[in-house]
Amino acid sequence: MPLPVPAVAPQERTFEVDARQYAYSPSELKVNAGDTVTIQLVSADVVHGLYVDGYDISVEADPGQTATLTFVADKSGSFRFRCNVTCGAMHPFMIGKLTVGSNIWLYRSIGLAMLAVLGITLSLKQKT
Ligand SMILES: [Cu+2]
Repeated sequence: MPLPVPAVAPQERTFEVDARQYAYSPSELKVNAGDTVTIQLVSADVVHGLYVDGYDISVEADPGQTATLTFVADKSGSFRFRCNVTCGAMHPFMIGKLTVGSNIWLYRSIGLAMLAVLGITLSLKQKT
């Protein structure tokens, strides 16, 4: 008998994203809310950056180098990521997309955490 575990539990996801003038490969990343996401940005030509809108985080990779960005995808939705280093004429078009799917498990755990906090608050109030 399989245990009634949630369909999607937070995972650790690692993506190797290749950056070159003027594109990312892959340019679309999909994760679930609550996942710990590691992006290994590899620059194939000049210095490139990767800035994630909405999360306000970024990383920069020197030519031929790999730079690592790790974060928890705690906001669901679609976020654009783009190069934040001026790398040439077509630089403004160097964009990609991060999709963070909603995760029922996460909402459930947030809900439980809030109930727990509420319960503690109420019991503290009753004691005073
Ligand atoms: Cu650029």
